[in-house]
Amino acid sequence: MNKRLLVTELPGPRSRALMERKTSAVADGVGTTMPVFAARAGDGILVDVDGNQLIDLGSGIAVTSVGASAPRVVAAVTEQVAAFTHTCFMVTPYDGYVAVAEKLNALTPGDHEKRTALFNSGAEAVENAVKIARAYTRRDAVVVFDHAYHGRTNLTLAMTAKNKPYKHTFGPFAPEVYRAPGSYPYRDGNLDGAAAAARAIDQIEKQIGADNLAALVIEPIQGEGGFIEPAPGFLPALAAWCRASGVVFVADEVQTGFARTGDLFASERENVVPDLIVTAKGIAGGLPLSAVTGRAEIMNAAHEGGLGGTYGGNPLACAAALAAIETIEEEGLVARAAKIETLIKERLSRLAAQDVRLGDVRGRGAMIAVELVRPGGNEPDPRLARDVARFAHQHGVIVLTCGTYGNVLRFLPPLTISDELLNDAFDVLAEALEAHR
Ligand code: PLZ
Repeated sequence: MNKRLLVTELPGPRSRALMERKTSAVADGVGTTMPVFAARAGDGILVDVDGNQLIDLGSGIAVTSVGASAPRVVAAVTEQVAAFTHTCFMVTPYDGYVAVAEKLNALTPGDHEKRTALFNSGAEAVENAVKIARAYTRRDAVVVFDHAYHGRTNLTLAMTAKNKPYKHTFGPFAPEVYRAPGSYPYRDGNLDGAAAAARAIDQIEKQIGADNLAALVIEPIQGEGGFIEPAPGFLPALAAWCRASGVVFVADEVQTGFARTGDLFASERENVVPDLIVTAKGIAGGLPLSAVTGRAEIMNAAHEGGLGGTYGGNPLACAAALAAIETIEEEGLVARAAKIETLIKERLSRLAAQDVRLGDVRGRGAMIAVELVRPGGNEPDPRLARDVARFAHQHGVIVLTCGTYGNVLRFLPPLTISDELLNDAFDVLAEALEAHR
């Protein structure tokens, strides 16, 4: 199971039959990128129910960074499931939760005293970061940025920027959430980081007032919004302003965390030390787990019993997280992410050199994207992104799109994928671009 292999057309007959059942049983609001049902997955290959082997450049949206069946994760979860599945940490605690908290306190940026609380999803952790920041500052307002994505619950929908498909028809949204302009070098005339930060801060001071602001929440590299990497200096300037203004600086590292970007956390690249850091996705090898980690005095501002949930820090998810973190450390996956960056950027730059539709190649580590545009400018071309993705899907490569304009192809392979699989996948992408000239 280590190469791309198509034994039926895609989707094959079993996937087609399952898709009919899905349509009859599952709410239409729950979409799928590909009409292909999974049977097994690991190390960059997904085997579908018809026996086709697809190359995985999505990792289930940046989750299975250690692989979708990493041996340490499988063993740890198997052992834990036989011991006990759940007690509820708020009722009778267990050591796995504490061990994950200790790991997060040690691994996240900054050597100050920290505390951690565990939750289930990225959105739930973002919500709790806001709760904690409000309890600490006794202020209400939250600022987020253009192109931000923070989740699909009501508060996080208020924080997410894009209307369709996320927000449309689902309002009204939680109040006291304000949006500031970010840094998008490809589309803001290469405004430098300091200037982009000054623009945002000016707007925040004029429209909200620092005294009213509990938290500034930002993705160090924006994910769903288009893998937008801010200009150097942007994040440090915002963090410094927050510190001077008593505003809690929250890094949403749900997508960028845990080795994905070639650093353990993306904030590290510019030595940004967030007051609170939100993690999920890559933390637990595919099991649902999320966390808020940060300065002890901020984390402890929420009263006892104020934070929690039935499943937060579930024992299986904690066992998986400890095993996933060990895998990242033992297998050198931070360094591997950096190697993946070199390979993918080399392939994409070569394509971009002879194809003006590849407007911008960007990202870090195993979080790389190409923004597709119409020739002769930078007008977004979402149709090309859709066509290329569909061609890849039909040829056995799982690839995702993203971006406010839907025109970004993004690559998020598991960090355990081989160079051979990556090269094969990018051969298919080159063919896809050629086929849609
Ligand atoms: N913050 C930065 O990327 C989740 C969502 C896909 P949950 N991104 C994938 C979709 O269409 O729903 C995400 C993120 C950042 C928060 C979240 C939310 O994490 O675990 O999906 O709630």
